[in-house]
Amino acid sequence: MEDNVVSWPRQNFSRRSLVVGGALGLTSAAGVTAALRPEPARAAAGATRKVTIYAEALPGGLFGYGLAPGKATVPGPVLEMWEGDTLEITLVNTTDQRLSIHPHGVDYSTDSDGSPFNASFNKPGETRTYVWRSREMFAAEGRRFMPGSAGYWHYHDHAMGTEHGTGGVAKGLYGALVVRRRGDILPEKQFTVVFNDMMINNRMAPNTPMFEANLGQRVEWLAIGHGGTFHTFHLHAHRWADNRTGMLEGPADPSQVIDNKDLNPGSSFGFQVLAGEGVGPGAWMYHCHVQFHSDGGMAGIFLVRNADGSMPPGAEEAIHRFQGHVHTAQHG
Ligand SMILES: [Cu+2]
Repeated sequence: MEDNVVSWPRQNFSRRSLVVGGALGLTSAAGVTAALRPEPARAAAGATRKVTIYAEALPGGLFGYGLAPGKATVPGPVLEMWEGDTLEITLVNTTDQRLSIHPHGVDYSTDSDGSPFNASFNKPGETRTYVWRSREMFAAEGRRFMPGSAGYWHYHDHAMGTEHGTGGVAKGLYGALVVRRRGDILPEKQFTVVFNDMMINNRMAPNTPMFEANLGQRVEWLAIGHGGTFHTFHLHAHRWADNRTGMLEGPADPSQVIDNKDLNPGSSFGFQVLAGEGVGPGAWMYHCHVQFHSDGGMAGIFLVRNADGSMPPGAEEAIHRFQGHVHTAQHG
């Protein structure tokens, strides 16, 4: 597939995923992501990590966030925190538009809210710092527990275009935010899927991202909803537990196991699967299960290659059919 507007995760995954503050040393064959993660700080106090993010105009009227000048993508980079840590974001607005960065799921003060109502946004060309805090679960009075911040969250612009600042989301200013609990299992690959109006990552089939993994690789899906339409996310041939991690915690874990989940504006979830586990390699679909949305272009391919990275039988043909290079006899 061409790459004429933005970069896809499969192509520059190593740049798009970052546990903030980690040393950017590339090591091991175990996967780039793991190499980018710092050891979790053992922290009563929690560590403060800093990252600079560049908001940029992209071809086609889109906008994106990136970790370096000229590297903005749709979606933006995956941002990760360890529960208890603080993330300090320096947002550089290289555009001529008002914009911001607004997180879900973490703690922040009004001046890091990112909304026009709190006057916390970057003016055109302005650089501004936003602080996101997270906390661990703790026991509270009355035999209750206060929730920690761990979860599959997301971030987005909240200032562009309109009084409520909805213009940036429509044009690609969004990304995944993962807050991990210490002890969580780390993935080898991450795929961000954003259902935004009738598009996936502001693309329509057959130009939707094709995500790739080798058989057995631990893959983390980060699903986010935006826009003005309700959707359902479905992944073929894989299933997950409908809980925080997507994994059953034990034989008595009551979580429902699912392969389809509502993905509505503002909501997000994530889960890990082992690519092709129990079903083998192949070109598996992911798509919105609202049928006319799927027909309208909200579909893509999860290509599970053989364990050695080679193409499994039939996958090339399936991809060609998806891309529309079909012989007419195909539907006969
Ligand atoms: Cu839909």
